[in-house]
Formats: sequence, C-alpha cells, structure tokens
Amino acid sequence: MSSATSTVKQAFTSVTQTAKVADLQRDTIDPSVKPSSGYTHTTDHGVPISDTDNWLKVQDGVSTGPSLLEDQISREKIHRFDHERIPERVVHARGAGAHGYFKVYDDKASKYTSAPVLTDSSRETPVFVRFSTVQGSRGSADTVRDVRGFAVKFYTEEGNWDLVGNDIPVFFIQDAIKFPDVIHAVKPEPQNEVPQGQSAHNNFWDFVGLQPESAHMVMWVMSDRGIPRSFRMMQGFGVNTYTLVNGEGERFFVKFHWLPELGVHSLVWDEALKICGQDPDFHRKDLEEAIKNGAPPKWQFAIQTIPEAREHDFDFDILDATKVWPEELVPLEVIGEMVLNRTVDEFFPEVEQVAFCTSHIVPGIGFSDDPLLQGRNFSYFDTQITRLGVNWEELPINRPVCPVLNTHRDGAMRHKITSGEINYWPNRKEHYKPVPPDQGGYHEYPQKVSGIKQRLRAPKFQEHYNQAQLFYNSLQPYEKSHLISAISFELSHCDDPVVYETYTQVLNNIDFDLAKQVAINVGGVVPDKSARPNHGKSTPTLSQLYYATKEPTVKSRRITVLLADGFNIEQVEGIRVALKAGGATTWIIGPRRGYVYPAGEQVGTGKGLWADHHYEGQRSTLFDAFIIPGGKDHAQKLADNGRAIHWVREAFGHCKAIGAIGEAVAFLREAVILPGVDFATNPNSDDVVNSYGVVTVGTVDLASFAADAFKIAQGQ
Ligand code: HDD
Repeated sequence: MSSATSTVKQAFTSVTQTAKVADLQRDTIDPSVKPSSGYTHTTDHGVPISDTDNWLKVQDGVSTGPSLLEDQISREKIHRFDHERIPERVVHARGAGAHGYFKVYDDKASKYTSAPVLTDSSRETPVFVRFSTVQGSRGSADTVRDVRGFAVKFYTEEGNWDLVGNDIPVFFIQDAIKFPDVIHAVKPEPQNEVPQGQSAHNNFWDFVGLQPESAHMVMWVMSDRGIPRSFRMMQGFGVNTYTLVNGEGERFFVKFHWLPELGVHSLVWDEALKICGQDPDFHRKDLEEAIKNGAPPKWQFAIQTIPEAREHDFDFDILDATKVWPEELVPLEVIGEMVLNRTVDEFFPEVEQVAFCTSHIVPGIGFSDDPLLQGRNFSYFDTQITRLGVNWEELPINRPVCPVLNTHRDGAMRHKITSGEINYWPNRKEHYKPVPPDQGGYHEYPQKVSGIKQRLRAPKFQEHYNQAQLFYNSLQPYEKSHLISAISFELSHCDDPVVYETYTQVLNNIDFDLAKQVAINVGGVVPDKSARPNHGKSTPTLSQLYYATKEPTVKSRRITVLLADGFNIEQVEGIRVALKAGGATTWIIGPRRGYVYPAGEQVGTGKGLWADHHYEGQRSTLFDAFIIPGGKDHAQKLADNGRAIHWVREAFGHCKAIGAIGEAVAFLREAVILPGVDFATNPNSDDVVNSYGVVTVGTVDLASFAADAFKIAQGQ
C-alpha cells in the first residue's frame, strides 16, 4: 500500500476484505428483526398486531357491515403494498446478482496504475455483480437473444469502483447522443408494446440499417454470443476505453476483460426459445444453484493497455466503442480473478436496488475521451435519482465500505445523521478538508486538449465495416451458419419490405455470401456481387471456440440419468458416483416424480431410486448431458414411452453430450433415427465416441469405475 493511501486510511478507519458482508449484515443479523415462529408481527411503527386477516368492520352478529377507514392496521398494509414497485431500469431491467471477491495475483499492473485494487495482492476486494438482459422488462425471460449486462461493483478501500460492462466487447453506437434512439428502436414498439424480449421487429432493424456503425455489434449479438448457456459461461468486457495512471504519472489507455473459468458456451437457438417458456428464470436459477452447490463461478481479470503516445498507431480509433482492440495487436494480460461465492438474501434490496455508475472510479483509474463513455458518465447517476432518489448511495448494497464524509446534505430519504454545525467548506474548524493528491485524493490526469468546438466525429470513426468483416471471417463454419439463421429469424419478423431489403444490402458490405443467404431466406434483395471486397483477414480470438473450455470438465454441469423401471442399478450407482466426483450436479429423470424401480424390483415397493422429475417436468433442454443405463426391460419401457423418446430426440438435436450403456444403445439408435450415425452400427463396441457427442459402451466394469471415481472424490 502506498504511504499516501495509508495516511488517508488512518484519517478515517481501516476496512477489511470481508467488510461488505459485515456491512450488509448490519441490516440483517439483528435477532429482533429476523423472522421466527414466535409472536413477532408488528406495524411499521412497531406496535404488535393481533389480527392481520380481518378488516375492522361494523358487525351486528348476522350480516357484514361497512369496513371502517379508521382501521389503521389494514390501511398501513394496503398503503405499503400499493407502493412496493419502483421504476424498473430503463434498460437492463431483467437481472440477477451475487456477491464475491476480487483479487490480483501480484503487482504486475503497477507499471500501469497506482490503484491498489489492481496492484495490491494482499487484498480481497468485496464485489457485487449484476448480470442482465437489455431489451426485456423485469419479468421477461432469461434466454432471449440479447446482449447481457455484466456490471461489477468493487467495494474498494478507496471508494466504490463500478465497471459496468457487457458480454460483448463492442457497442451499437459511437456517440452517447444516439443512446435514446437505439434503445427506443430496440424496445417494444410504442403503438402496441410489442415485442417483449426480442429485437426481431421492424424498428430495430430499421434503425441499425440506417446507422451502419452498429454493423459490428449486430454481428456479435446475432452470433452464438447472443444466447449464452449461463452467466457463468460468458466473457465480460468493460467495452469503453478507460485510462490507468501509474505512480510516475504516466497514462495508458485500457480495456478491461473477464474470462470465465468454465469457458464461453452458448445454447442453440431452438433450445433457447424453448427454455424461454419452460423455465424463464433459467439463468437466474443457474447462478444460484452453482453457488449453493459449491461451484462458485470464477473469472480471470485481464487488461489490454496502450501507452498514451501510441494512441494513433492503429487503423481504427481506440476511443471508438464499436471497435475491439484485436488481441494480436494488443495482447491480454491476466492480472487477477473474481469469484462469486454468495447468493443474495433478498432480491429487491440487493439486486433491484444496486445502482452502478460508470463515473464511479478510484485513484489510479481514469476516463478517456471515448464519446460514449463521456455520455454514460452523465446518464447513470441521473437515472438512479429517478429510480431510487438522490440518497441512493446510502442504501446498504450501494454504500462503500470506506468512510463517506462530505458536505452533501438532505434530500428525500436521507438516512445518515451527521453531527456538528458545519456543512460547508472552507470553515473555521477545518472539517471536511479536501485530501491532497499525494495523500490519496482523486485528481485528474493533466491532459492537454485543443481543438475547435463542433458536432463532428473524428475521421477514423467514419469506417464501420472492417471489424464487422473481421468478426464474420473469424467464425467457424457452424458459427457462420448460426449467425445467418439468427439474422434470418429476426428479419423474417420484420414485415416492412423497406426494412429487410435495406438490411440485406447492409450485410453485403460485410460478406457477399452472408448477404446472399439471408436475402434468399427473408425475401430481401439478393445481391449479384459484393458491395465491398472482403479484406480476407481473420483472427482466432474472435471465434467463441477460442474461449471454449481449454480443459473439458463436468464441474457444475447439470447432468441427468434417464430412467424407466427395470434399469441396471449398478450402472446407475457407478455413474452417479463418478459424476459427483467430477463436481457435476446430478438428477434422475423418470416416468414419474417418485420411485423408479431397478430390474428385479417390484414396482410400488418403495425400494427404488427417487426420480427428481418426470419426463415432462424437466425437459432435456434444461440439462447439459444425460446418460441412459442398460437393462433389458428398461430399454423397452423407454422405447414404449413417447415422452422419453421426445426427451432424447430433442437433446440429440440440441447437440447435448449423450451416453448410453448396453441395451440402451439400441434404444438411443431408434430414438434419434439418424441413418449413418456410427454409434448405430456399433451397439456392442466399447467406448465409441462419435462426432455427434454421443458416447456408447456395450459393457463396462462400473464397479471398478465407481471405486476409482470415489477415490478421486476423496482426494486420493
Ligand atoms: Fe448502459 C444500465 C452497460 C451504454 C445508460 N448499462 C446499464 C447496465 C449495464 C450497462 C450492464 C445495467 C446495470 C445494472 O445492472 O444495474 N451501457 C452498458 C454498456 C454500454 C452502455 C456496456 C456501452 C459501452 N448506457 C450506455 C449509454 C447510456 C447508458 C451510452 C446513456 C447515454 N445504462 C444506461 C442507463 C442505465 C444503464 C440508462 C439504466 C439503469 C441504470 O443505468 O442503472 O443509465
């Protein structure tokens, strides 16, 4: 820690790494306000209540008489209920959150910044993260095609730092003045408030067709990045260009990155659509389930830096938020990690009331002239005033863990009581003395600026297609095919020909083949030649494949064993031990929620395995993989059940990992009805893994397999 920082800390009080947990518990651990089975019900003014079920009425013993307005208890209950809602966020209304910590591995970043949160490896800085979708309202579904918000509040010892990012590294627009336009265009249309949780409508595609700077981001959202498998499997990006200033006063431009430990993974579109209906809270529940099951999600934190003197060395403007800094040009440096290990206690005061501001930075970190960031710095504070009132930073989830002391006073819902007669500076008592920079006070980098005041964009901001093309060229063939299907789906939902015809022409600036295929699908203008030559450049780091898991793992994955009565119990037990050892969350799906019976056991004896759900209760869409054990009657019973066949077929269509043992191999072959699939011709061979992600084994010594897995689980 620098001496300046320590002096300031002494002037206030010291804080610890678990400070935020302790701080929040100030509001939750008081036993007198914890629900219990004793007589605890009171009014808001603390008077015990004897009846919360009957409004005070005039009764004559026979008929019901009038309800009395006098009933202060009933009135309070209704008043409080009437005012439970606050305005939802104007964007990113739908979200989920969790607590955790951030730490850096060493002081490597001190060559760029003096910020202790990024350089002091002895610290564990508390964080709160909120993930979100952008378009839909608070009650919309999780798995829609959309950008995901990735907002991190670091409760540092020098004050709160909010890194308000997304799961996509670029943005739709370059200048903040266009934000209300892009959001109006993507949100439900004003005349009928349709559609919800989708960008598949005329207004969005109309806007992006006329605002070509959005082309790059449109490619990202329409790629598999737009339908993540889980919040835990998303990359995060600060998106805007910030700056870092080191102890020598040198300045660097910086981009911030989060890299998920589990790799970057997506749903497939058909699956995403179905989950919207089957489990609209899929991502929210996934986050909670992983943390509660002891698989706290983890991200590495990386930075890309460019020294101030190299600002103009690139063929794009490094302050343009519609551009990435290709990793080949500016490599990532991993400097730390974040773990989310605590779920929230109550959604509203934590997830709904958390409020982020890009303008919240700490000494050692600064802004750049990125025109999108500059506008954001105004907007966030402003919107929190509408949502939460001017004293929103006093709310438990938002208040810093370090002391907050200043001359701000009053306003609606002020909680804090500051003693003393002074509320201004300068004053005779020298209270609230500003902290000099060498004692830790924030000070701006002395940046030289010159120019002519005018409403213009810098020259390199005029180029919009090079990186959109770079992104498209870098995709794997299957990623390109998904992207073409996604744009085709969206444009098919636009019924104004001007809209889909214009957009297919925009696409022809990116790639001829892309434009042609989409135009054929949606009835657009089929081009006969490219509007712009493809520069042919590509880079592996823009494909999602590059960031998929480096070390395959079942850890924290939802894996089921699919059963009917008559299964082979040794195999099931072996499978479950092995999966548990690998850290997977396991489930049994059967014909009913209740006992499912192994071979040799009478149905109804209660001596079976308990199925967590029946075939329709939880569909295969909600799991990552499944295994079917052998058993002669077992395979036949599955084959006789249309729901079981549908379960398997959908999973196969969604490219899930599938395993089958013994007799189940033949069932699987019949269920998916795919001629020419190699596992169909090899039902009795050992360890056949085919290109569809299907593993089949004829026989397996599961007893020794389970024993080995058990040893692994015991750490031997
Ligand atoms: Fe924004 C919320 C991310 C551009 C104005 N934004 C919001 C949230 C995220 C982002 C993750 C949700 C925070 C939470 O969970 O509470 N926004 C971005 C990114 C952008 C971006 C990565 C581009 C780099 N935003 C942007 C611009 C403006 C805004 C250009 C306005 C000029 N954003 C807002 C807002 C919101 C918001 C209106 C709504 C709720 C809130 O702030 O707290 O102020």
